[in-house]
Formats: sequence, structure tokens, C-alpha cells
Amino acid sequence: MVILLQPVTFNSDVNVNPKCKPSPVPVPVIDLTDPDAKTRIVKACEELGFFKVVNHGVRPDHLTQLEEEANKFFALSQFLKEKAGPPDPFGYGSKMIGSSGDMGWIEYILLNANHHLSFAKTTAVFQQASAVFREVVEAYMEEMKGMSSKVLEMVEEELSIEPKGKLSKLVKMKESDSCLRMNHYPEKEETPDKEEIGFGEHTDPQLVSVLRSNDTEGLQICLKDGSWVSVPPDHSSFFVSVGDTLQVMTNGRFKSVKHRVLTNTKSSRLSMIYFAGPPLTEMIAPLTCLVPKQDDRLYKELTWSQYKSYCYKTKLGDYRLGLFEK
Ligand code: GA4
Repeated sequence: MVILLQPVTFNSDVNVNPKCKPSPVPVPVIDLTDPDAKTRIVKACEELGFFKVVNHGVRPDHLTQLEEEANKFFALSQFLKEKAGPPDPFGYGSKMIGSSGDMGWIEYILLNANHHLSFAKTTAVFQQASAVFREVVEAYMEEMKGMSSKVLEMVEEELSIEPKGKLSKLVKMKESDSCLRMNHYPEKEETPDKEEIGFGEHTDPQLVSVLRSNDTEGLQICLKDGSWVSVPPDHSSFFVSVGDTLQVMTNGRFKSVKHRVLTNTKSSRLSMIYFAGPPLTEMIAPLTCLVPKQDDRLYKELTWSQYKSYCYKTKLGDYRLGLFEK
């Protein structure tokens, strides 16, 4: 077995002390073709709630094409882009994130993977762009559905979750409530050294999120001791993070990772994140096979729809899992 560890650099806080020496923190690198991948994924989900995936099988030319099409969309005039907004939550958005007053140095497109549910906004986004953009986005969503279900299958096997497919089917079903976010953090020529929030700290509400970015830095994750570390970008790999729903289903064995994006660069950052969520009617609770006794369960049950509605009323940095706590 080959152990791959990727160093990430240390930052104390948003006001980064330039004298602060980078101290390497290992981000687990999982080779999806490694026979030990499932053991290593579970370890990473327990320790960090975050890992990098290599040998994922997604064709690099497809990634390049998606990136090119997304860049073309973001290069459109503000007037045209705003025809696909404001986000409700789907569609094009600029600077405002969610509906509780969060702001960031960002513009984005948020699309429901179940497009018949947000038909008008999906159409509005693609009306402004080329037909190719729609095709590559749809193909990408399928790839991401495949990758998130593969990761969840490995978790199921390693934790002997019964019945087989319990987790992975939640993101494979046609009713699955997943979405794709394309974030563009524009370059800041004027004040490149000033660090600003691109996307404020938060955990993702879904099961798992799969992120891919261009080669511009900015992503940071929060460690268990509360310190923030920068994750070096790698456009050829994917980063997977544990979401709140998986934390609840594993009764806290896996932790949803707090993360944020800081912008301070001369080049723009483009990232695509697939949020793999369960069907709206799915009951979310600690899995019986992992926690047979009621008294040992840290969380009560709620449907994904109930939790999601609550999330959309909160601010980005709020602690949302309290809703599940007994
Ligand atoms: C965080 C994860 C996903 O980006 C997202 C975000 C959503 C949004 O942008 O509309 C939320 C945020 C996210 C959680 C709290 C609420 C809702 C913004 C916000 C302030 C699409 C999601 O599902 O939850």
C-alpha cells in the first residue's frame, strides 16, 4: 500500500501573519483504485472530514472544457448574467450568498441537479451561454453523482452498513436533491495583498461535497483544534468533504468540515462543487446498524427537507447541527 500525504500550509486567521511559518498538515490523498481506499476514506472522514481524490477516472479534457465554458459565462456582461438571477437559491448570484445577508468577493451559478425542479432558472442560465455549456454541465453532474456514490459505497463497505447501498442509493436516485455550484472569485489587481472573504466559513448541509478548482489558491479548512489551514489547489484532483447529513447518519463518527475561501490573489479562482444530497422526503437519523440503541444516538430524526429549509434561514457561519441534537 502506498501512503500519500499532501502537505497543506498553516494560516493563523484571516489576518495572516506573514512571518508565520507554514507547518505541514497532512491532507489524505486517496487513490480510488487502491484496494485500501475504503479504509483510508473512513479514516480521513473521521479525522479531518476532508480528503483529496486521485485516479478518479474523470477525463481531464472534460474538466478543461467545463472550465472554459464556465469562464465564458462569467466573462459575459453583468447585464446578461443578471438575467439568470437573482438566485432563489438557484441561478446566477453576485456578492450575496444565501438570503440572510452573507456577502463574499464572488459571483456564482447554483444549479439543481434535478433540473425539472428549478427549470426556469436553469433555462435562464443556459439561455445566456452556449448549448455546449449545458451539455458539459449535465455530463459533469452525472460524473459527480458517480464519484459521490462511489465514495459512499466505499464507506458502506468499510463500516459494514446494512442494507447494502443504503447511503450510496441516496445520491443515485432520481429524487436525490443534489446541486452544482460554480464559483468565480474575480482577480483583484488593485489590492492583491489584502485578504478578503470570498466565501465565509460554513459546513455543507448535504452528505458529501466534491470540489474541483483551477490552480488558484484560496480554500481553507478548519482543523479539530480550530486552526485554519490552506489547501494547495490541484486542478487535476478532486477534494471531498463530509457534510452535516453524513455526520448525523454516522452519529458524529464522521465530522462535517468547516471551510472557507479567502481571496488575495492576482488570478481568479474558479471552483465547481457538487453537493450530493438525499431525496427531500428522506428521514435523516443515525443509522440503526451503527447505533442500535436509541439512547446512544446523539441526534433525533428530521427529513432532509426539514433540515434544508432550516439551513436556508440561517447565516453561513451558524452552527446548524443543533437542530438535530437531542
Ligand atoms: C452551503 C453549501 C452550498 O453552497 C449551499 C449553500 C446555500 C446557498 O448558497 O444558497 C446556503 C449555505 C449552503 C448554507 C446556509 C444557507 C444556505 C447559503 C446560506 C447562508 C448551496 C447549500 O446547500 O447550503
